[in-house]
Amino acid sequence: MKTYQIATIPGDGIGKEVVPAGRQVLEALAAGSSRFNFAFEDFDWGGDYYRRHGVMMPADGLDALRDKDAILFGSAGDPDIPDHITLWGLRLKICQGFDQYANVRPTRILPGIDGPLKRCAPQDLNWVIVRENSEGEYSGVGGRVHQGHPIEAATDVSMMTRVGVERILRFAFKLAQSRPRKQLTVITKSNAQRHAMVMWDEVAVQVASEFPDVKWDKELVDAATARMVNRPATLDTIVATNLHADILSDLAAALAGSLGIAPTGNIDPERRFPSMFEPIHGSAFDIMGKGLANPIGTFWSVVMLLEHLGETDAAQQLMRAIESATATPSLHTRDLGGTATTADVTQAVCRILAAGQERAAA
Ligand code: NAD
Ligand code: K
Ligand code: MN
Repeated sequence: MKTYQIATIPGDGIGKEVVPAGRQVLEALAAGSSRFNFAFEDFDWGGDYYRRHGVMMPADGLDALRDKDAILFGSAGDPDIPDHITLWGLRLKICQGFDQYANVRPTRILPGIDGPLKRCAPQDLNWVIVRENSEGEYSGVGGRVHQGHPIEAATDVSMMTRVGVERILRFAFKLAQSRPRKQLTVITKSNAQRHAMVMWDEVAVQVASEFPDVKWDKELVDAATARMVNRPATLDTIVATNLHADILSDLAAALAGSLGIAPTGNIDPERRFPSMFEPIHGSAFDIMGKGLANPIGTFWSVVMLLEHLGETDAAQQLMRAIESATATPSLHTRDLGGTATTADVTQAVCRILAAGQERAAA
């Protein structure tokens, strides 16, 4: 029996509610498996840690995670601490420290969920957004001079390297190639951002030549938002820069019904370091501590974690359990127009998993 070492980092806000829920479904899967088990280690990093220690995570924090098979993450963001401190001090430290350069964000309309695109059949919205996750607009290059004075100037430099652009585009073409439609849309803004984005476009043409079987096109990011709403079925795999994909994927989640159901994996495709899985949402200050958080985004992230570990059967089992939960209106949380709590959905998904395992054993 294989024991996977999993780090859990709930972080802040509803991260503290959805990550324990994610751990419960992993435990339910392990209970029914003769193949694998999980050894969890929980890390209390985040806003409370910051109040005690002045940092979001310890200086040697990455070393504590280095040998894990995967990381399950909640959210970084505290009502009383500036967002740039919480984000850069925890989540970006891990993503960039472990060079998790590919951020993969699937979007589908799950059974039973009514997105705002009522005209759109569920099978017409089935996307994966690949977000460059190591540089670009979030490279941290920039600064402020004459701070607080009328002549103050500030920059956030979007730094793109040829190596960084090439590896994310190659990852996206490969992912597109593995999906039934073999189709990729490369998002750009090279009309206005005339240096780095022009290089991005050039590299796209070069990498595309390695994938003659992938149909690909280019779209400016602003036009892409309209296309997502008006012609969702024309999109399949999408690749965009760090900032553009961050924005497009919140839109994608909302079109599929709720920010609360959207998953992501921060992947090191070369597997030098552990990859990290998390719902795409943040701390949700408006609902934290009330049991209202939808845990489906975390459960779907757990599906991605299991796929990453090569536990395909368990991943499929959990995805089916998620779909049967979303198909049941009484299991919808408030963001989906229902009254179910985080605990209701978690218990239901664990029950569905257990029932499936009993059937398989019978
Ligand atoms: P948010 O994702 O926390 O919330 C946006 C809206 O979506 C809120 O109305 C919230 O109630 C709702 N929502 C989000 N997740 C939900 C869920 N699981 N179930 C039901 N409703 C849900 O975004 P925000 O309000 O812009 O940010 C709040 C804090 O989180 C900020 O500090 C921000 O920096 C941080 N944040 C962190 C991450 C991360 O760690 N990856 C991502 C986004 C935002
Ligand atoms: K998150
Ligand atoms: Mn985001």
